[in-house]
Amino acid sequence: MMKKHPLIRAYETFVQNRSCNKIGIIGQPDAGKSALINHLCNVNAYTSVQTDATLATTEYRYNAYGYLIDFPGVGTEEVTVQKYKKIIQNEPIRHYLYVFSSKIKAVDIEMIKFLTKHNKHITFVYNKTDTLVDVNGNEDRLLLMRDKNTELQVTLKHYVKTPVSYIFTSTLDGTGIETLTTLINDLLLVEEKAYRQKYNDPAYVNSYLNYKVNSAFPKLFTPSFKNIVLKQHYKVIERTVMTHFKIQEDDIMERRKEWLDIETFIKEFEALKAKEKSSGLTHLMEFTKIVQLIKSSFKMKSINPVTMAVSSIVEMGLTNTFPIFQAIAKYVDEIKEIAREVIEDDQKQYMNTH
Ligand SMILES: Nc1nc2c(ncn2[C@@H]2O[C@H](COP(=O)(O)OP(=O)(O)OP(=O)(O)O)[C@@H](O)[C@H]2O)c(=O)[nH]1
Ligand SMILES: [Mg+2]
Repeated sequence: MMKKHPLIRAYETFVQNRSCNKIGIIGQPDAGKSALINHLCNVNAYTSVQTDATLATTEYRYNAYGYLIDFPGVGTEEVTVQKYKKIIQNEPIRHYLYVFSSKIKAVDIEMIKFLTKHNKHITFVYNKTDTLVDVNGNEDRLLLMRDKNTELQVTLKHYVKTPVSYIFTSTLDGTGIETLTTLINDLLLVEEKAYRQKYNDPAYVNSYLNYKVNSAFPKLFTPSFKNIVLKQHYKVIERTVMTHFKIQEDDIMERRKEWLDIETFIKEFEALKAKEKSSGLTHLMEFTKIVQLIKSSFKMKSINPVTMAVSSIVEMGLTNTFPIFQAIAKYVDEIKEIAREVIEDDQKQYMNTH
């Protein structure tokens, strides 16, 4: 496979963070959550004979698109329900497997209520079915499973709207693993489709590029900015912008006949300004114009950092700096458009191969 362009990888991450490619595996302590992940992912998710082997969440790659997230057991002393809820609120996960291996407890109901309230989709799993026996030691699994489903439905009827039933599993004898695999595949496939749709949506490209433009500001207007301008080290600015947008020289050469060059832009803007000499702007008016230009070019919400950046070089006696700022804004815009083309080329390539 060809190595992906760094900009493409960055954009993928941007869209991924706004999508859902994770399924959370939560439930009772010692229910076999980590063991299930082991079976589903073919990795060594940490399992232990001790309760509460997994205290923090751990991410395991499931397939090319998705991840399974191993959660600690619900209702232990180490992880209080409050702490647990915080973890869930901070994770952008939409689907959860809630794993049981014994009677439903009050904390389970509390967590399920919490998940439902936060619009999480829950799949109920009953693991360790190989150990299901009734009080008399009977092993009629079908009958026992029916009882378990009844318990689940009766207990949750006030909290979960649709009728629910368990997927019965055992990591020991492999029961239900295929059913669970199919279910996870289906959930992730739907999410992957949604992700692809977002990836190809021009609105997402726009919001990514706008975010890049905005976050370029602090990288450009550092304390050394005035020195760069005084010494006319415009190459430093060009490199900063290119690195920030993850644009390489080849990307520009492939898409533009001429090299993008801030100095050329400065000369163009200086010539324009010379023509308009008669406009008679005062120093303050020019200063305000520069601040407005930079604020809108970099999509800055607050004017303070812009005022600081601009005054730092105007204080040096460089009153004729308007063309320099115009050139920087134009350069950023040009590189941003190159970045847009790199992403659009990748989108077209995807459309052609799928
Ligand atoms: N009999 C039986 N034992 C199982 C099964 N799945 C897991 N176990 C055992 O149950 C114990 C706990 O398994 P884990 O996977 O660590 O359970 P967990 O839910 O991740 O536990 P915590 O993270 O501590 O909440 C281990 O000794 C496993 O070998 C199963 O299907 N049947
Ligand atoms: Mg575990």
